[in-house]
Amino acid sequence: MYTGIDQDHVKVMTIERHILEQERFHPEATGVLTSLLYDLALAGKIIASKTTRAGLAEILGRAEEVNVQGEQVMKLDKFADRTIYRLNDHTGRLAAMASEEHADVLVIPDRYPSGKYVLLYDPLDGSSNIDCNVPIGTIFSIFRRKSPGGEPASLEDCLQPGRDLVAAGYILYGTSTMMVYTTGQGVHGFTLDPSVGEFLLSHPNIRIPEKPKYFSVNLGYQIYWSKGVQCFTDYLQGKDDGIQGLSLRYIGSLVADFHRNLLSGGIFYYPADTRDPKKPHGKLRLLYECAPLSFIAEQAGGKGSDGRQNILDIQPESLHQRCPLFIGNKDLVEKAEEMIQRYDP
Ligand code: AHM
Ligand code: MG
Repeated sequence: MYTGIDQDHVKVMTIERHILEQERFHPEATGVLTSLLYDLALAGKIIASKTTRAGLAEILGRAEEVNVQGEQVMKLDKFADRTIYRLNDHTGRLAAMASEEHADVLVIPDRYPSGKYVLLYDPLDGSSNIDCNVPIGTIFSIFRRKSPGGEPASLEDCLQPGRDLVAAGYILYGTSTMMVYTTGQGVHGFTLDPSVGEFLLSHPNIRIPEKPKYFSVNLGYQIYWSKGVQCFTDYLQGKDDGIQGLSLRYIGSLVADFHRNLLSGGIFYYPADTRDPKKPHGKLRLLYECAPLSFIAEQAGGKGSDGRQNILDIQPESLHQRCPLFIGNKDLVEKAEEMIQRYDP
């Protein structure tokens, strides 16, 4: 017999509702962060709708050319960059933005009000994979501005350590589109239902499984690594009393590699190497990639390190600073630190 609606049973948790419910943990909250996260979810939906059509660029016209409809076809990473900027420049929520695609801080135009947060983003990480239909992702970080309001935001507002992150997340454009975020109250994942155009809670309170399953690294560069990193890699392959039974999985698209290990357990690393003397700190960027993902990893029970210290403790010195990254299961990350300490003094 029908006995009425069981509220918990029918609760459909959209991302908007979830962010609003999270806001209640912060009685001082004004709702600005909630709106900002929702703007990013909207950017994710717009970018997702383009990424699924990326292959059609070949048919409809190459990037940077005019397509058959007479429109300029924009490269996807530029499109993603502009989408995020334009959805956020006028809202009064941000004091500045910085993007992996731009050398300098992106200011908020004078005609718009300035806000209390700073947004840093990698609009389309792994974009070299687009041509091969491999998953790609957007990564974002939100800090509170440090300089007093009423003045233009400065570079220092962007150069904050990961410990000061207010929120971080990513949008993964894969077999489905997912948004995963944290505001320091656990990590929550949402899957886009394309039929209704809404992100729905699919992965509440994500915790990295204690038993790791995967290690993820570009083994092609092994000869360029330090002794500590080589020994750690031997350990992951079960050599010399190392850990046994791990599988190697490497997509070469950070958001996808990180996401898989977040759900299944494991470690991703991109160490420093000697290939390019101009890049002694590896490839990945502290502010756009390493810090936000380390905040998420820590909130899920894991850790991010540069091999010597917690990524979240590093004070950035420049916007595009690179740093080695070891991220995932805490025990494995700490094992890497131990071996680097022992062999690479
Ligand atoms: P990008 O920011 O230019 O897209 O480069 C970052 C990407 C990451 O997604 C991925 O982890 C890494 O580059 C792969 O690099 P490699 O091909 O050297 O293994
Ligand atoms: Mg990137």
